Order: sequence, then C-alpha cells, then structure tokens
Amino acid sequence: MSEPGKTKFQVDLRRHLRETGVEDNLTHLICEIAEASKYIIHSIRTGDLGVAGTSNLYGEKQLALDVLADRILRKRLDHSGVVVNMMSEEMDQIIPVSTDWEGKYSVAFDPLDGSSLVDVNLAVGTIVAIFPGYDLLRPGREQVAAIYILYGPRTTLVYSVGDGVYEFGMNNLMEYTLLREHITLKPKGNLYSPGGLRNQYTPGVENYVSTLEKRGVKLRYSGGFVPDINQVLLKGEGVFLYPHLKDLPRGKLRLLFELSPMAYLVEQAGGAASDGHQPILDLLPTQIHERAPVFIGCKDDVALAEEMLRTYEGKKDVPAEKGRSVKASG
Ligand code: AFP
Repeated sequence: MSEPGKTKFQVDLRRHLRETGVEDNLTHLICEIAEASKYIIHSIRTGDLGVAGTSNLYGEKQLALDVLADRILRKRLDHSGVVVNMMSEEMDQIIPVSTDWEGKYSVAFDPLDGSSLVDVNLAVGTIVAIFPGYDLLRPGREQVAAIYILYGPRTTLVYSVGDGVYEFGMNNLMEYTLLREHITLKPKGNLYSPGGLRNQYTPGVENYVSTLEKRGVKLRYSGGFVPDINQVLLKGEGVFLYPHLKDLPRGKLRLLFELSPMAYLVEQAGGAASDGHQPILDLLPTQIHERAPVFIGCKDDVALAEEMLRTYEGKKDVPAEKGRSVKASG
C-alpha cells in the first residue's frame, strides 16, 4: 500500500505500478515512456515549429517536433534494456533493439500525434502500444499495455495493463501522480467526434451521423486523436469516428500505433472500437503502416454504426491496403 500519510492519489506512477503488481520489466518500460514525455513536453514548449526538411513514409513533411519526439522516445526505448523491437509513425521499418526477447517487449508508437496542431496551440499526444516478445504485426488484442500522454493545458498520462484504465497528472515536480482509476464509459453518449470530410461520407456513415445529430448529440472535434479520445474517456461518453471515405476507403488512422492502443484502452473502459464491421483489436495488420476506418467509444454508439453500415452498405470487407508488407524481425 502507499506510504502512511499519502493517499493513493498522491502516489507516483512507479509506486502505483508496483503496488498493483505490474511485472518489473513492464513497470520499467512504462516509466521510461513517462520519462521520455518530459523531454517531449520541453521540445513542444520551446522547440522549433519548423519543418525538419525530411518527409515520412507517406511523403508527409516531417515537422522538427515529430522528428525530435521520435528521437527522444527511440533513444529511451533503445537504452531501456527491456525492448526487442520498436516501430513508430516516423520510421519506415521495424527497428530491432535486442535479439533476446524472453520477458521483454516490443513497442509501436506515434511520438507526436497531431503535431501539425502545435503551431496553433492545440493539444497533441503520444500514443504507445506494448506487445510481449518480438512480434508487432499481430492483432491489437495481444497487447499487454497501452498508453497515451496528452500535452494539453495539463499534461496527463492514461494507461492500462488489462486491469482497468488509470489517469495520472504531471505535478509541478514533473512527477505523474494518480488522478483517476477504473475510468469507465456509459453505454451511450451525447457527443460525437466526426473525422474526414462530410461530402466523402458513404451512405451508411452519413445516415449514422444524421441519426446521432437527430438524437441531439453534440459535435466535439479538435483534429487531434489523443485529445478527442481523451474527451470521450474522461467524460465517460461519446463516439469518435474516422470512417472509410469515398476517397479514402481505409480511412486515415494507422492501425498499429494509433487505433490498436486506443481500442485497447477504450475496451478496458467498457467501450468498443470497430472498423465498421469487426473489432479493431481483432484486425491482423499485414503491414506496419496499415490504416483502418474506426468507430470508437460508447458500446451502443459503436454497435449503431455497425448496424447502419450493414443496413446501407451490406457486409463489405474493407479493401486491402496497397503497399509492401513488412516481416516482423525477431
Ligand atoms: P497529423 O498527425 O498529421 O496532425 O494528423 C492527426 C491525425 O492523425 C489524428 O490525430 C486526427 O484524429 C486526424 O489526423 C485528423 O485528421 P483530419 O485533419 O483529416 O481531420
């Protein structure tokens, strides 16, 4: 239990993980990611907002902050002593760290999701998926932990290791202390976060959004996946969608390091996450940068999306992602 005189809500992240019985190497890994976030915050607050003069696999110009955040996390994971392979949005292949994979983990991460929002001072975040052993190209259901760090008016860290969802806040000593435990979602919500251009919505998605609007559900959309999901989780209600679009049949968000970790957290909070037909966590990525459509949040709101798509579009599988598949190294 936490030391006398301290309530459980003053306990820092490492002590909390130990007291909840999280295995040592996983505790160390989660704490290393939390430590990395302190350097990422510094780079956001003071860093160069310019372009890094490079582009990622998608041909998107990499912002200096993207590259910096990626380097900070990569270095931390490299030296952690508990990582086998790692993969990020900024890398075009899986990076092997160690050939000894017993009792160690592989990590997929988006170092600074929504980075283009920093120069308009909107909230951004880091998203991390943690798998046991060496293989990263596997269904998200096999994760052992998922984390996001939200760099907003306050810096918060939300994680789960499969025993509920916990929120930590960074205090003035830059320590993470417990704010909320066992975060749960209601079955149905009153906010929705619709990504993608409305004029590119297919009939099923259009009818789904119209149904939500007729129900009086409020639109809340920041353009940042982490703050938008954080709002659904902490308000305990709502649904986020970045669906398949007429011009983007697989949607925009990446399965491995955006959707799988967020789906893990939302399912742990009693919600659901679907590609419109099946759970996100059951999807097997065939390549590291695979995208998928997503409907994520309150269980009943996600089920309604699946029902609308069945009704208006039939049971169509999402078209296969073009591009090379990458063998996991291990
Ligand atoms: P960036 O990382 O390129 O800013 O994109 C952010 C994001 O991947 C995700 O955080 C948002 O939910 C989504 O894109 C917003 O996409 P739109 O700008 O098309 O709404």
